[in-house]
Amino acid sequence: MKQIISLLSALVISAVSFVGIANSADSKKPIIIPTHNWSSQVVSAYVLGGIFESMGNTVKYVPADTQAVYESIRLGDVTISHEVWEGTFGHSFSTALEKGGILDWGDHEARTLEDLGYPNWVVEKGLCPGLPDWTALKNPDCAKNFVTPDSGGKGQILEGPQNWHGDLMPQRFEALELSDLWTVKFAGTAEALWAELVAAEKEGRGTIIFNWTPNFTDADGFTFIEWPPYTPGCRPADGGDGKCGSPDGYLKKAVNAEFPKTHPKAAAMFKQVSFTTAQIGAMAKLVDIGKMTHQDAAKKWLADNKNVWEPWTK
Ligand code: TMO
Repeated sequence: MKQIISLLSALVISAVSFVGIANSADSKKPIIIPTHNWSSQVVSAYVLGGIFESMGNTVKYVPADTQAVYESIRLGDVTISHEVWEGTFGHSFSTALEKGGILDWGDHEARTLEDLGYPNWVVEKGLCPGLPDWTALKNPDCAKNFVTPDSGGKGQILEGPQNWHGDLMPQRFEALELSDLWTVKFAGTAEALWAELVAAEKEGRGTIIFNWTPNFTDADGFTFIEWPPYTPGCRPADGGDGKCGSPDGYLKKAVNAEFPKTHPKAAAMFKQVSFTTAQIGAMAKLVDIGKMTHQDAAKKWLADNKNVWEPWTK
């Protein structure tokens, strides 16, 4: 009996110390961080990589598709996502979450909006009276000021790259009966959106582009169009009629479900990460206005914001 008890207690002790080890040491396997095609996401990828490295972890960066990445995280090919924007990626994220293998790792403090809008000089020059109310777009005298050489006589809407949210905008223009006056063109890159703002002002024509907040344009006099309000399910991808704008959205973090077990310290740090609107805007600005590389911008951000991120590592 005594022997059985000591055998049992030995088992209990080794089980406890096994858990203790699992709780204290991170795997040496790299944490795989995806990079996408807008500035704040890439800068904050290197920011987080730098924080993980400061804790002794190794990291690897992989360019990833903005929709397929949630499936990659679920399958363990990518470890984390640190900018899950509700307006563009909420559908893909929720689909992966339902299948299992990916965990919702909490929201950043920043709230988000991803939608069409215009630089304020568009309205100041009288190019489309009635904006930001979307019904101003029904006026042919507005649309004609947004024609470009390749827009087929219609007003041009410059949408972001198609892998951000597919045909959402063409569907919305169709649903709201705006397609006779407007045509949606997809930009190849985020940089093409910023170049369009400069080109339109130079050419003296109106411009409407896809944009988002937090972004470097927050401080620049950019206004989002006010659409019929978003309601859950209003989009065609969710079974709705498409007659709605984008949500007042979350900005989430997500992790592969094994990550808290393989890298408990890194996962605990990442759980605490919460960027503000101003912080994300500043990261984008270092690249899009400051013309720094993403890596240099991240180094600068880490050096300037130790008081923000060091507490997350404790
Ligand atoms: C996903 N984005 C921030 C570009 O809208």
